[in-house]
Amino acid sequence: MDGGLGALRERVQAAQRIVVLTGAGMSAESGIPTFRDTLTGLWSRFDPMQLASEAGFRAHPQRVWNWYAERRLGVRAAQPNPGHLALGGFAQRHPGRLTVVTQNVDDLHQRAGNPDTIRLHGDILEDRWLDPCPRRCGSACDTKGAAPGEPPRCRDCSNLVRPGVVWFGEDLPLGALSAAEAAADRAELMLVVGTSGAVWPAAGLAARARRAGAWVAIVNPDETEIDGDAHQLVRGTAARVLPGLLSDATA
Ligand code: BV8
Repeated sequence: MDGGLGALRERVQAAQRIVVLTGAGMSAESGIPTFRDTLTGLWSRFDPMQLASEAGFRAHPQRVWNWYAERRLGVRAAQPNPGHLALGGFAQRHPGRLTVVTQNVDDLHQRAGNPDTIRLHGDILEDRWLDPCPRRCGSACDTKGAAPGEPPRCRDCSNLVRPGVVWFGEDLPLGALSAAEAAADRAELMLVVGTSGAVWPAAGLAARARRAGAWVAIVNPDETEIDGDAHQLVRGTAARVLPGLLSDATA
């Protein structure tokens, strides 16, 4: 596999339709723990099905709510790293040429200059109701009116507030998934940054882009479950590789 950054830089400069698929590793250098890195990975300390699933939340609402509350504090304290800023800077300098599709639930891409990031797994900073409201109070049933608690709940019907993320076993937002698939189908170049390729259907986007004719390059210090879908493996981190890859050609 060609790890050649120079050749990849030339592809970036030539491509008019670039898609960047990111995962938790994209935010690692911003201090947000990844899911599967054994040392710091959240999954190494918690059982994902206990925490990131509706059944887990219904069984242990306070435990799951507090896990998200802890993660929300980390996201709010985090800053975009040079990798996020390189993506945001490129998108600002070259409008319409680069689309970010993320599995991450933080807002670092948006804060770094990619406001139209496609979010496959939702937004950890958003609240929403766990069940449809029996009173069908629509938008008037805003979670902001919920009684404080761990988790907050509706004062009238005890409906629980949950984080606005996609849990395991839940469908991805249809609009986000179809937008991501459409971007993969028309991409000339896909960069896959900071994902183990373990979670589906996001993991299938690299193979989809390759089938559609894109050059696929994976940026990751370690091997991933989808390395076989790539033409090129760049062994490095997001914050170290992306700035050089995405800067404009030297005059
Ligand atoms: C669904 C929100 C329909 C919550 C998350 C097909 C085959 C097998 C299984 C399935 C399948 N289709 C569906 C499934 C089931 C399941 C799934 O994929 N299970 C896996 C675990 C086997 N998928 C689903 O349930 C999805 N729903 O398909 O609906 C359906 C319904 C019912 C039954 C079947 C289908 C919903 C998935 C969404 C789950 N929600 N997040 C929350 O965050 O709390 S997923 C969660 O994992 C995060 O979003 C995270 O992004 C994501 C993926 O992990 P990664 O981002 O890759 O992070 P990870 O730690 O794994 O890897 C980090 C990588 O970064 C590593 O490679 C590391 O080397 C690298 N790295 C580290 N530092 C750096 C770095 N890289 C660069 N720079 C660095 N500095």
